Amino acid sequence: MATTVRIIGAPMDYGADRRGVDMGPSAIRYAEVADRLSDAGVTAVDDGDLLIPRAEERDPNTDEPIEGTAKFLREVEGVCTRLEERVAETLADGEFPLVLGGDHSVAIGSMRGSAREADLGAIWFDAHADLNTPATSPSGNVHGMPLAATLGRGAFGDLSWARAPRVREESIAYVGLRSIDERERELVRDSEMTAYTMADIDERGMTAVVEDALDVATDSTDGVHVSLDLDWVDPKTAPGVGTPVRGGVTYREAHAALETVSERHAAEEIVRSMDVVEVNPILDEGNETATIAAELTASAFGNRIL
Ligand code: 4U7
Ligand code: MN
Ligand code: MN
Ligand code: MN
Repeated sequence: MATTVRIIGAPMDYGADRRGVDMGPSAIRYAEVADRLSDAGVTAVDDGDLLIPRAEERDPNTDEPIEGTAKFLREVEGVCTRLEERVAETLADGEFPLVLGGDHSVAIGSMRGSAREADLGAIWFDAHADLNTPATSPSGNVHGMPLAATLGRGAFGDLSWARAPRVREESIAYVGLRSIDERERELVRDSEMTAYTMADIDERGMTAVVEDALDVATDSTDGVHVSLDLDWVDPKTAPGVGTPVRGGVTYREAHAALETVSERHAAEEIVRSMDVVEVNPILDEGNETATIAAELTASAFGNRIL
């Protein structure tokens, strides 16, 4: 990628139960993400962080007049609205927005910003489906809902700041699913999204699966959003996440996946935006998870062994 990568920190943890993901952007910077990007041959410019009040200063407002529960929904709205603007401005300047989370609800802002001037596909590297609505969520945590939000499902249908009209279900592919809630399972099955689970990766190998996911996300779209939730990686390798699920992708599989993305991008310029989310330094060991996050980001931008 010849373009400049603009790093946008979104230290938000309103969407997750465990404190600590708000420190994700610092940890990923400490892991030298900008240097890893220069290793990959791209220029990285750090835009700093969005200013986000601490959750303790805010009211979760669980009595919002919506069907179901979505904790801190107003706060998430405020952050995602500002993030959407930053992402859209970055793209308008001809640069690439790289959003560092923060919990996964930041993806609502990144995707809306990225989809403002484009029909947007998405690849969702995650252990989880993140398709709960406030009504189906077992936790009320918005980080389990960003795809429902951008698709305008359930209560999100009435929230114009969340829906991304130019993101269609058919253009979204999951890679590496292994933890889906009971009611969420039906939502995924009945959706038009393509879901590659860990079992698909076992059977077919990561590269083949990601090639197919890229076909899904690029079919009849103008570009792709890559959303990388670090709990996608096996928690023995990447322990610093709030919702670890065993049986995740290995270190090498993770790199193979993002290298496959970057190879397609080198040929067809498909990737428009990316977020790297859910790194929780409090639960990490020696900043290992943030370091992996930085390395995987570099792989996505073309860093190679040789
Ligand atoms: B993440 C969960 F119930 N599904 O909705 C929920 F298991 O962004 C977890 O993928 C969501 O890390 C995980 O709360 C959200 C739970
Ligand atoms: Mn997620
Ligand atoms: Mn997850
Ligand atoms: Mn998580």
